[in-house]
Amino acid sequence: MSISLKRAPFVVIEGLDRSGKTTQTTRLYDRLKEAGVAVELIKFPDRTTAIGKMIDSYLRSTSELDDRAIHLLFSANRWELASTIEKHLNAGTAVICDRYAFSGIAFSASKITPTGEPALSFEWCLNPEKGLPAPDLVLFLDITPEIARKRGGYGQERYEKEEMQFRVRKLFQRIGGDVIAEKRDGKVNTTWEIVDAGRERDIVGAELWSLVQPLVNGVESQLARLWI
Ligand code: 2DT
Repeated sequence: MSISLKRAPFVVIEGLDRSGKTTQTTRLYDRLKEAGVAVELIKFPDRTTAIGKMIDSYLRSTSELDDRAIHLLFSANRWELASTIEKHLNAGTAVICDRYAFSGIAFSASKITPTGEPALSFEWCLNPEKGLPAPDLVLFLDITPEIARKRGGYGQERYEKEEMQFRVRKLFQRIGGDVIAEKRDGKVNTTWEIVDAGRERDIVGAELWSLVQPLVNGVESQLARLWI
């Protein structure tokens, strides 16, 4: 007889601005709680830590930082919570995470120089994320720039500009394509699901639930690390 040692699932929600990501993350969290699942909600950037406060002031444009410095701060903000995530999962508490390393890469690699060249290479942006706890499932909430515009456009923070969001979407598509291929080749243990978030809120919520539900009783595999 084999003994199955299960741990709790790690689910990340990624998405473009105006995709309803924060609303859907909260709903998913509430739904898991209602179903009696032990679950923690984490959000990146976590603006409450010392590093998070530097990120917050950069995003609100009250401070300036070199592109590489802010990239590493976003990454460090995840590393400072990495062991907490791992502890939760091994203790049987599911973790739902609003943004993660994929946002880190997509946003930084979207920055361009005045002549339109990438300011930072994709590989440079990916490097500091190597070794972070790998999610079991990434739910990528995708919307077109047209729908984002219909939903009232973007807010006031630094990256909330249409041309930046357009490049971010392309990079998320590249990252998602890579993760899907790596999973197929057995190199990563992360499932990447693209969810059309341009639809009605309840329909999107129902689809997210149907993707998460199979994991709620725990996963057999050991927690993997990203890209190592
Ligand atoms: P919110 O609007 O979700 O608070 O995000 N970002 C986020 C990065 O550039 N790098 C990262 O590693 C993360 C997690 C995305 C605030 C903005 O910060 C961007 C939008």
